[in-house]
Amino acid sequence: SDKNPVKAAAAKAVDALRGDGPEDGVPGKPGAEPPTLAEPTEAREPLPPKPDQGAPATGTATGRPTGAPPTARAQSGAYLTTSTGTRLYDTDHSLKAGPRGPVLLQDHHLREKITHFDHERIPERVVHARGAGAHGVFVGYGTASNVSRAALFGKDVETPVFVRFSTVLGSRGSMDTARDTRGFATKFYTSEGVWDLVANNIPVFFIQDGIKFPDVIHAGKPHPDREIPQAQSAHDTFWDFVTLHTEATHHTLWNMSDRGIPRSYRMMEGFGVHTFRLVNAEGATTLVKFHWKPKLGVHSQTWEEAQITGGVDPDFHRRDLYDAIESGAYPQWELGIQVFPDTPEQTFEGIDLLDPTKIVPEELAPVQPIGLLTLNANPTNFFAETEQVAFHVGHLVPGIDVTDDPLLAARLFSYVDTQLSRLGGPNFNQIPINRTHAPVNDMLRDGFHQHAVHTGTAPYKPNSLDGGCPFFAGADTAAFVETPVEVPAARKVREAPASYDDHFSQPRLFWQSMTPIEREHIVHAYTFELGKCYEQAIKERALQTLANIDPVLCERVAEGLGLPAPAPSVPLADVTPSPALSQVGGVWPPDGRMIGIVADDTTDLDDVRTVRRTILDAGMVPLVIAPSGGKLDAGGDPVTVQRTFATARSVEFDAVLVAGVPGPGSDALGARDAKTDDAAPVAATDPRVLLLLSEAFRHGKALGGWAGAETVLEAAGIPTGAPGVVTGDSGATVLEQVSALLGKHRVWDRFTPQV
Ligand code: HDE
Repeated sequence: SDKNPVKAAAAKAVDALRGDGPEDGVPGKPGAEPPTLAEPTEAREPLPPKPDQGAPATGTATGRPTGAPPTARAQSGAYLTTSTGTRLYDTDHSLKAGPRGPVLLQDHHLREKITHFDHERIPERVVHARGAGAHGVFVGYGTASNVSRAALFGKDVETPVFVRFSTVLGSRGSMDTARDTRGFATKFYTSEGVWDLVANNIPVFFIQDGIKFPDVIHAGKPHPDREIPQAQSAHDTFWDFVTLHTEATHHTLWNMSDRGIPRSYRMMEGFGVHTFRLVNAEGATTLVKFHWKPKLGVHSQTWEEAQITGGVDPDFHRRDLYDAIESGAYPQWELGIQVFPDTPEQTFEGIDLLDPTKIVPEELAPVQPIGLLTLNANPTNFFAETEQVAFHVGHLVPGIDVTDDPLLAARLFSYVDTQLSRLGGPNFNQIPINRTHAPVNDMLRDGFHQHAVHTGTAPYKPNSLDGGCPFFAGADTAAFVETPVEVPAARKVREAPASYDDHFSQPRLFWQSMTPIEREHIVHAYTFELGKCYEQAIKERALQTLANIDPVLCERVAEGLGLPAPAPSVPLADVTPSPALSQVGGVWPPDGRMIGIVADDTTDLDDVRTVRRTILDAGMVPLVIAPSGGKLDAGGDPVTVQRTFATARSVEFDAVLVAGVPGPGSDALGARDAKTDDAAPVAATDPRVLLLLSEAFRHGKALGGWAGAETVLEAAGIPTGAPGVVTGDSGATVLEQVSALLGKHRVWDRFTPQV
């Protein structure tokens, strides 16, 4: 046992406690010497608390420095202690009556350790359980100050934020790339209190009234008998609900479009969904819809990519967000508003602003930028921050108010209620990540997990004992005053307005706004999802809803299902397409894009070095893929390998390059082993590389190769001269063209859509 250093240290500590010899006995025994315990190291100060605490310093996937100062990766402090600070000398052995004897109940450390472990889990969110978060800052442009008095919109006002992105249906451990809606919830720690903008990446919702939320979620979640399928909408209960309940058609169509499978959280829009009411300093009101616009554009995976990613990297979006922030490619979004006059009808161009299944096309009401969000720090601890953050649509600040959207009403109730069971009591706003940065002077007292030590004896109002403190603020001293809107005289009813009956005109508007390739993806998505349903009646009802969107959509899906296409059961609306809804078109910055570089022992490494450097300088991420790990070329200036043929899969890369092979007699070869002189690239025969390249080609990704790399591309079945396949003499020229292709996200010309 004295060969085991941990045991040896423990034995030494026990000896020290016992004194010099067996006769001296244990401390407390009459005549025993006081124990002498050697100080193994100096105790260190604990880490500083947030917000000063930097993100944990790690290398990026590329080995690029993060810029963050090194931070301790383990517990700080020299000694392990109990939760009450008593130092421990052993945590590997229970206290026993002799080495082979029974464990003693008096072992407090054992009981504390196991008890705490037993209670480590809290309930996951009933929806949006799977998520990833990041810290950042929001800077106002000052452009919204005429419509809202909220301090955070002021010019150059900086507000710290925490953002949590999520999927809706899956459990905490489910894959990131499921076809689903994404949450995009932002907590603004403003000087006037917390404002939560709890948004989604889809601007409409399945239901028009919150009372139906449990229904739509029960239908979407796994079946209650076998609890399958996980994180999927491709099953009978989901399609049963959305086809019986046709107000869900619009949201479902967005889910079946490329919006349902984002490439990255960094490349998603966000929408407040409901119409909100802004109030300015004079008390004038405006109706608005909030939009987040990503600086990198809105991009998606292809369906096959999403499925492969779900297997090879279920944490794809979480990892992407973390890595981008660590490598300094800070994601950014502009917050924008569509502005509508606050009229008694609450409609705009005939669109009911209180109906959360409707959008207002940007061509009718442009999105006006009001501030910039930058995410620049990863959480220090997932549980403490991302898991315990508690958003609430009712966390509002003066200048931002709600409307009578009946979906919003249920949310205003639900978000506190759910935290009571999720976070175990009413004091969740005292958890560090939820704490406001504004002074708190409430009269809420006691309850589970109360952290505040409230002073005073009069937590009630009115009081005279505290001289009446605290006092009320007024509208002029930043009180939140509900807007005194007129409520029309009415009967109590369980009814919706007639305008809520239009379930198909806006889905048709969306379909008509898509480019052919986007339409083809939608056809494939419906065909796949409905193909996974067993009930014939559900498929037939789904085809009816599709016929009411567009006959071509219906016919193509019907063909895939092997069923007849029904005729529309409603008149097809005459709509004007909204090009802003399409994701295809436009050129976007390639920041943070991942470029794989296939290389092996035959590769000219000088070119690889130049290409890597150019990629890094352009703010993208180069990953060298080689037959095995470690370094390529032991001599001189070796190139580090980030992925091996075994660990690289196409879904990780936005573009793949095949590095050149120097010809016989090349200078680059001179420095290396002559045996590589006439060797064919290993990559040309390795099936994993050929799969990597053929998948990347199939998914419309830019491909490049230079100086002999054509052999490898050809071996992968990639036709020379195909769109987006760039070959040339040097890495630099090839990379230039590949970067230009990346600005469009995919090589769209490679597809020939049939819709
Ligand atoms: Fe939510 N929603 N929701 N929701 N929602 C929750 O709150 C709810 C809706 C959204 O990252 C829950 O803390 C009802 C629309 C996001 O922590 C819960 C209704 C939109 C998140 C809840 C809706 C959202 C949630 C679960 C219909 C987009 C994740 C855990 C009336 C505008 C927040 C929690 C995070 C989370 C209720 C509809 C967005 C149960 C009753 C519409 C982004 O309170």
